[in-house]
Amino acid sequence: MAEDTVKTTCPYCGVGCGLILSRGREGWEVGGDPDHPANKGRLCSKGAALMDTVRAEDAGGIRLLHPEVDGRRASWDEAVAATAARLRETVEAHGPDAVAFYVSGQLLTEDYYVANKLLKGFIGSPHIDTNSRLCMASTVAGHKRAFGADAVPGTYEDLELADLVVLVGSNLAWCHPVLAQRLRAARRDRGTKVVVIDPRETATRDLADLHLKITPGSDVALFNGLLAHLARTGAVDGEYVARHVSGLDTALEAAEADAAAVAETCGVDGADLARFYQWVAATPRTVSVFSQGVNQSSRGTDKVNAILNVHLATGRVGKPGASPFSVTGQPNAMGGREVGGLANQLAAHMNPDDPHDVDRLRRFWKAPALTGGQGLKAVDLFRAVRDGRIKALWIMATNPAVSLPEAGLVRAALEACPTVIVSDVVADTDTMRHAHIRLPAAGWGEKDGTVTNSERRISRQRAFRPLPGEARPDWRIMSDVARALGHGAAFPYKRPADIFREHAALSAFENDGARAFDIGAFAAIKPKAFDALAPVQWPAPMDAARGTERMYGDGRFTHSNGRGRMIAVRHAAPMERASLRYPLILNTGRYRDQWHTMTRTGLSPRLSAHRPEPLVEVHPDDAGALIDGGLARVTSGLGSLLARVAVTEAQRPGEVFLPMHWSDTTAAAGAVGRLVAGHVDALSGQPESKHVPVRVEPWAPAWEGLLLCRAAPDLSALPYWVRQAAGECLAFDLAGDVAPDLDFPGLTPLEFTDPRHGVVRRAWMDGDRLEAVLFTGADRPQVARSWLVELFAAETLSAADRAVLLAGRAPDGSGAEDGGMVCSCHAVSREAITVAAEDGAASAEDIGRRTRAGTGCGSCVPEIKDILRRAKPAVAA
Ligand SMILES: Nc1nc2c(c(=O)[nH]1)N[C@H]1C(S)=C(S)[C@@H](COP(=O)(O)OP(=O)(O)OC[C@H]3O[C@@H](n4cnc5c(=O)[nH]c(N)nc54)[C@H](O)[C@@H]3O)O[C@H]1N2
Ligand SMILES: Nc1nc2c(c(=O)[nH]1)N[C@H]1C(S)=C(S)[C@@H](COP(=O)(O)OP(=O)(O)OC[C@H]3O[C@@H](n4cnc5c(=O)[nH]c(N)nc54)[C@H](O)[C@@H]3O)O[C@H]1N2
Ligand code: SF4
Ligand SMILES: [Mo]
Repeated sequence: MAEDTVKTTCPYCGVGCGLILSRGREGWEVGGDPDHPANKGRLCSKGAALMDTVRAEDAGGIRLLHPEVDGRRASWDEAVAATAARLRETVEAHGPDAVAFYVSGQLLTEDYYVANKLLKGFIGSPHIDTNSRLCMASTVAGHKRAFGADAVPGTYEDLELADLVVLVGSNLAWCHPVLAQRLRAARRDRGTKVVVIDPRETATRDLADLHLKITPGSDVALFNGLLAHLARTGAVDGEYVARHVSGLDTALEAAEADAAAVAETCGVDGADLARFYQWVAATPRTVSVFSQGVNQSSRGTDKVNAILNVHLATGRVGKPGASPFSVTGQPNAMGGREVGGLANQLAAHMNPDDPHDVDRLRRFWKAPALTGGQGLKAVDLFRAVRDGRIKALWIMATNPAVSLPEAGLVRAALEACPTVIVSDVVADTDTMRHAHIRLPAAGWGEKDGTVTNSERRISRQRAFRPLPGEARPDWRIMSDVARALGHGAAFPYKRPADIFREHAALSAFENDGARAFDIGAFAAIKPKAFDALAPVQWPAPMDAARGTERMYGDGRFTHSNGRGRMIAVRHAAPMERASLRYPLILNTGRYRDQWHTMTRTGLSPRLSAHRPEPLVEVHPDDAGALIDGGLARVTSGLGSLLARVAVTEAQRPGEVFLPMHWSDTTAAAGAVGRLVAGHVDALSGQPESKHVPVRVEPWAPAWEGLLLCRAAPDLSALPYWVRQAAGECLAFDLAGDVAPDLDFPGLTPLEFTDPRHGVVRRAWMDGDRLEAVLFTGADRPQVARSWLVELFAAETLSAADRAVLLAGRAPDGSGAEDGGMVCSCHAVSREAITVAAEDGAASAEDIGRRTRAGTGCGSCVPEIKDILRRAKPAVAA
């Protein structure tokens, strides 16, 4: 690894941005790759902060560096032997069906391929599923119904060629930020119209000419209404439909039945609805982008087909600037679908229910154990683990104790399961805590292989760092276990190129065009060419000179009769409704600067600053006794958690929002999955993560506090704590009823108390080195947080700093809070907002009127509220 620059791909979202790593004075630096077609040099906050997280990992204590078996450090030989032995014993005692793998769209294609081959082909169990079940399963099922294959017809450039872009259930600005940047630029340069369909006002609404703040779960009705409108106004492309599409009549009949009450069903203004329908009718170049507001629903597959119906009826599929466009979440969500990662798929787009496909794959792999038939889908898989039907479970690159619905049940299942094997890059995750065998995996920057992004583009991830400790790439770990199980001949891989070549060959094997996924062009690729592989879009069959930008543009689909299918779908409400006990509907999703369960982004102070705590966002009508900035308990039929309240008109009345990111490792009982029921879409098995009846009650603790420390003490007695990365120390927001009794062994605290205000302040020193400092009071302490954080960077505390340490103010007396830019759109500093707040500004809107802060992209509004909260007590005092 002598090179000074390495091209690779971002390990976060499905945009799949190309990166250039270059060796600078302070180590590797990350930049956007101007030659990569996905981003053309652009990056978002998470991509730009990649080296922050890598450096935090290098600082120690984060990575899993050695294998462990039953709580003891083990050599790789021991760990591989123990894994193989337990899998073999399980198969011998209970049959292959007692073994399951639960894998992830964050594996590279080569890892994913080996996982499927090992479990389905050689252990002989069909029970492999992936976190894509929680993510893309409804789209997979919808694509197959409509096109006959799970293929995304469009390409990113279509966002720039379209005249109208409809974003359905997608918070593109936060979740696919580089696509949002591309769309924003197109809108500026050529006046692209944008419609956002989302029950919340998100940062994405800032892009919109029209926002339909629909009733959650009403998308089918909305698109059925649209289809009926198109038919009524002559906007259906009769010629295209006659030649290329079946099912128009029945689909239209169903649509018309929903259309009558559409404004009411969707809870939107009739005039807005009419505007949306007219725009779509009048705009041939329309792209519909859809994501988790569509997929994560008990009607997810029908929602997908309701959208695809409109595109099929108008012939707007796979044409420049005219296509439906499912954006994938994870870096390799698409790659996982290519290798058959889902329980209802086989490798290379083959079908486990088709005996010819099963036979074909069995011959190709020389895998007599391959049985075919569908395995259990994620929610059922973990129920089977709980019921004792599955007795050995290997989890890779996913954190199901946090991210699955009914996370309480998932944890009980992991606890009860005789053999839990977990491969991960970090040592402490909620899932890892249940593992019997812990396997250290190579992470981003250390491993080599390919990922496929939302536009079917296969890109290389390349290693630029040595493997830390004894970490190994996932494909290698599995291949070693396969060998130990006696299947060495089928797993002879020496490097990722060997696996990619086999994967490509399989995609072309006896493929007469019946399988859309074909990358036969790489069936004989040499390691050197694999190393140099430039980003390429599939299909890329054997004789193709290059990849394929768009699919189905000629109206020829993958169904055996070559036609696309419109599907008759009807609106149906989500599984559960609000009730007296649980009067509000909880919607869950993402923050701009955190990735899923925060195992990596949570290490970066920069990324942690945007939203340091999970917020439960509540409409003012529902606030009742809740206080903006106070704490609340959110309870569903399955569980409860504590979060800070943000009262906001961005929500619809009756609906609240929580992020999915926090876990037991980053907060006291933080996993929102504990609240989510396991209701799934009947066709796709995808859980309804966006629609959970809850109640939200104020929780008024006796005290709130801030703790900064080098090493975390035992906080398990506290009902509320949230951890943030903060430079050289950790920061915790705390709250409780009983006075905190925190112990740093061997150190005696300096103490300041003011019983009248319930104030207790303590600092723990080791000689002249600051180890920890705690501020508590009846109100949230107002202290100069970043000044305090900086004190931990020094080995010794100066006398001046020491004198004012417990006052929480810098020696120069600078104010309660730190400076710095809050609103980057209008360059408004924290100080300016604080002054306005102390001047009597009552709300974020008020601040906006006085300072313009928060009136641009709006992503700083939560910070403005935070400042308001901190400023208020000062005014009262
Ligand atoms: N910053 C960041 N980016 C990410 C990720 C991350 O963790 N953090 N994760 C990646 C992954 S794996 C994924 S899958 C994507 C997800 O990307 P998105 O799907 O864009 O993100 P979500 O926040 O899950 O949900 C999108 C929106 O759906 C809305 N919604 C809820 N119910 C409905 C409904 O019934 N109808 C409609 N129309 N909308 C509804 C929600 O209000 C929410 O704003 O993001 C990817 N990008
Ligand atoms: N309530 C609610 N729940 C949701 C969602 C929601 O919107 N709401 N969204 C769902 C969606 S769309 C998704 S995609 C899931 C995501 O949920 P998860 O997949 O559970 O979340 P991550 O935190 O990304 O977990 C990835 C794990 O893999 C590890 N890892 C990273 N790289 C590697 C590697 O190369 N090898 C190995 N072995 N490990 C690695 C990371 O450290 C981390 O522990 O959550 C789902 N859950
Ligand atoms: S948009 Fe997605 S792929 Fe691109 S830098 Fe951001 S997180 Fe990475
Ligand atoms: Mo996802």
